[in-house]
Amino acid sequence: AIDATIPLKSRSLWQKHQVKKFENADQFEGRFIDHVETTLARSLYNCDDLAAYEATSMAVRDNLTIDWNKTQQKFTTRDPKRIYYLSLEFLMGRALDNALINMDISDKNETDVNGASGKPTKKKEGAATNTKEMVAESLDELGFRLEDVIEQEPDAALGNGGLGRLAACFIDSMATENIPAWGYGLRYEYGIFAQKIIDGYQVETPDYWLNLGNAWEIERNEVQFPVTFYGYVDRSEKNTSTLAPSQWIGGERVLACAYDFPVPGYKTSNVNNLRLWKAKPTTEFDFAKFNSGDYQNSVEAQQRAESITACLYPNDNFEQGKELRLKQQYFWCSASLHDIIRRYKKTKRPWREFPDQVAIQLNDTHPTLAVVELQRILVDLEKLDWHDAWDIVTKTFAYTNHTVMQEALEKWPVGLFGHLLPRHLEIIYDINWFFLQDVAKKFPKDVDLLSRISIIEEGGQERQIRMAFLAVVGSHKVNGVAELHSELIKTTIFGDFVKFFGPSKFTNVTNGITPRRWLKSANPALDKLISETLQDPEGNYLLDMPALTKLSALADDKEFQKKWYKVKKDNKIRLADLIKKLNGGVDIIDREHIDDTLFDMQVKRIHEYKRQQLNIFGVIYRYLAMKTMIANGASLKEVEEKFPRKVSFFGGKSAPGYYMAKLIIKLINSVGDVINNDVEIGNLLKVVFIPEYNVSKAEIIIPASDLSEHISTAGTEASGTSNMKFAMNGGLIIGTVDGANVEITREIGEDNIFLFGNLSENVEELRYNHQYQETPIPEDLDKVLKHIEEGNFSPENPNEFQPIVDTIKAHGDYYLCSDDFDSYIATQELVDQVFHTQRDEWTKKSILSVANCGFFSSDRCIQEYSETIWNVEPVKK
Ligand code: F58
Repeated sequence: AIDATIPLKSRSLWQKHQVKKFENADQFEGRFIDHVETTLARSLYNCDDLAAYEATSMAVRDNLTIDWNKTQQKFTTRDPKRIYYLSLEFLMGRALDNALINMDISDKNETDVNGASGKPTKKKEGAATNTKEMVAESLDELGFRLEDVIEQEPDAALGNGGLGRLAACFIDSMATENIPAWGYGLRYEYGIFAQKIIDGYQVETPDYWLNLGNAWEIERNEVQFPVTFYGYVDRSEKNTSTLAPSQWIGGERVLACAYDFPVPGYKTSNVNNLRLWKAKPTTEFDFAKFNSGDYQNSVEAQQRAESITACLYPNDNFEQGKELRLKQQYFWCSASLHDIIRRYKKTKRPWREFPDQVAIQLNDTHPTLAVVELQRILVDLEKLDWHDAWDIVTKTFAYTNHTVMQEALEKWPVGLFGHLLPRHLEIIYDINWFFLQDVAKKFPKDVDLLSRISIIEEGGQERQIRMAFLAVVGSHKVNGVAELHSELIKTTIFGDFVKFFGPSKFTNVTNGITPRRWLKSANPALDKLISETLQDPEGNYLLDMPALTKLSALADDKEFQKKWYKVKKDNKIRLADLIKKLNGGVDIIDREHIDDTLFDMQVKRIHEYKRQQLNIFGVIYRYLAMKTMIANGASLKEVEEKFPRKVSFFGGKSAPGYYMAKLIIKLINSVGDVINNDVEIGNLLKVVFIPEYNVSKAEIIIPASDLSEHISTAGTEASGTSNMKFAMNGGLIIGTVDGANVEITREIGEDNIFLFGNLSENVEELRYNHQYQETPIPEDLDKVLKHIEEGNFSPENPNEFQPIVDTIKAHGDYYLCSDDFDSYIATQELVDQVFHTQRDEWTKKSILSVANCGFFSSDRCIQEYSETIWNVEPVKK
């Protein structure tokens, strides 16, 4: 990295030409045209929507960059404790709208400080009151529509689901809360695959999101670190202990090159940084190969470096254990740590103060290698004593767990690991050795404990490193992501650790979501109604979400309910428009009856534990019951009385190699084909699978929901965050007593949520019963399963869905669909009843959901992390 300062005598010239932000429409327009004509080398004769998007983004980015620089300079001068959020996934979505909302220059825009009166005067009649409106008006004058311009931006989809989106919300809240924080991740060339639905099947296509360039990133060619893999540890005679400084003679070397993304906070000039690493070949050159005339191969070997950051692994709640994945992890941890240490060293503080200045949060176990890498740097390179080093390490790191499911817990075979990172394996063995000694000292009589608690798992085909255990041992705090989950990890996967470390090491921070994106940006109509109602035209409530409780007073107010309902209806129409577009212009949704049609949604990754299969079984049950009524001579009107109008929306991706999840997608689509084409039932029931569910689609889908489904088997969904998004947009929830549903219920009140199903404390017993007795299938579910088995949804391949039926009937129904089916159906009936016969009650519940969901702002999460885990404070001015 460079360290060049300009001599004092030259500085006035720099100051004279100091770059300025655009602060009004005129200046924005100037910047826009500059970028079109110079950066893009285009003109008014060939400026399309895409060029307009690029020019707008670059103009906005210029402003952010100026604030980014100031923020970083401020941090350098003030030298506060910093927090580094390490996440292998950042599911950011689009940046432009968010940036326009967050960088508020409305004061300067609205007013024209006029020298004579000194009083602010309106620039022109009806002038914009915020940056977004201002830019919208400017674009209009320049010949574009902001909505179309925004649509040009591809999603930055560098994540799978909840975990990656959580990181994105946190990074927004850290900027908003003025926390000196950086995110560190990987700049994947390909984000999560794009999902096509062909013949009802999921087909994956690559997401080459950087195809048209990326206006938001700053390539920092001056920030590069070499990262080494493979090789061996040099153990000379005088250095026989693995605890003493050792020399790792690496084999392959690649360069980590930094790309920075500005992260603006809301109503603050604070702009934080998200630094993503790209792997590049080194400029080193293999003389041996070259001399032997093998030039081509030596170049090809170099090019392979780039494959490290080529692709995001597309699994959700499943760990695969591929070498390239481990390479990604080390590449990222090593580069990030060296960058953090370089910054720390500039302060010239001694090593022991490191944990006072640096907090590193591990988003799941994926960055756990950072623990080992810091220990290696301190012992091998900085020559600290092992124990002094370990003390620094454990005070620096904290770890967030996101799952208790065995198949999602990361483990690495020691063979593979030691081949790639021989010195790190030694260090892990030594960490484990000291740890087990302490355990043995404390519990000398518990003989099984050591093998249970060991970081190295023995007994299988090959020894494995348990990354979650390593993360617990290497951190000073471990948190779960919702109360129930944080309690569960203490009694299940980390039970022994609670015994050893005591309970205070384990804590809870319930997840949250950023209300800027998930309310203001996704649901402008609701935002407008709320700001009007709270008499908060500046949108300050978005920084203080508990202020929404004031809406409770209006929950029964008929006039307010009407306005509230209008917002929902318009959002439902907006979604219907999207579905029509996706469907090649054919309308599936009956717009005439949209008021009376319940929009029921389940959008999230497809996974057996999330139980999209339970949902579709419920749909089939409903359909069959409607058909029976008709067969018995009932009129459509009578059917509607019993089964009011409903559209069941599904959306979500399956991991490409997850057979059962893919089959569930196919089943949903096949059921949709049958139901949507059945003229007998008219438009009373529709099933829509929305392909390519992603952040920007979620922003349209979520505000349109009447009801959403969060129906995981109790004890499996650590938190869930879409439940919060739906509640914040006035959608009601049908859900199990799982994850954050529990706290949502507490906040919004149990009258305002539809809970059903078995509780987590009963799951183990129920599963046990299924294993040793034949699974009893409730009568109504049995009808559904038989209908599937008869091939009614797959006439050309009658057995197609047998594996789904078999998981329940033959393989022990691990996710307990049979146990929860009847209560699910009964609860759906209650939903129908309230929606169709007590609409005012429904709207009241919807208002109360929004009024009481303030707790789920990710700003609150960041405050909790800051106070209880990181010990960092906001740096305001
Ligand atoms: C999710 N985990 C949890 N993991 O399932 C969800 O309940 C929670 O709300 C969310 O984290 C945020 O805390 C999750 O999304 C992954 O996608 C991993 C990706 C890498 C492989 C292992 C799963």
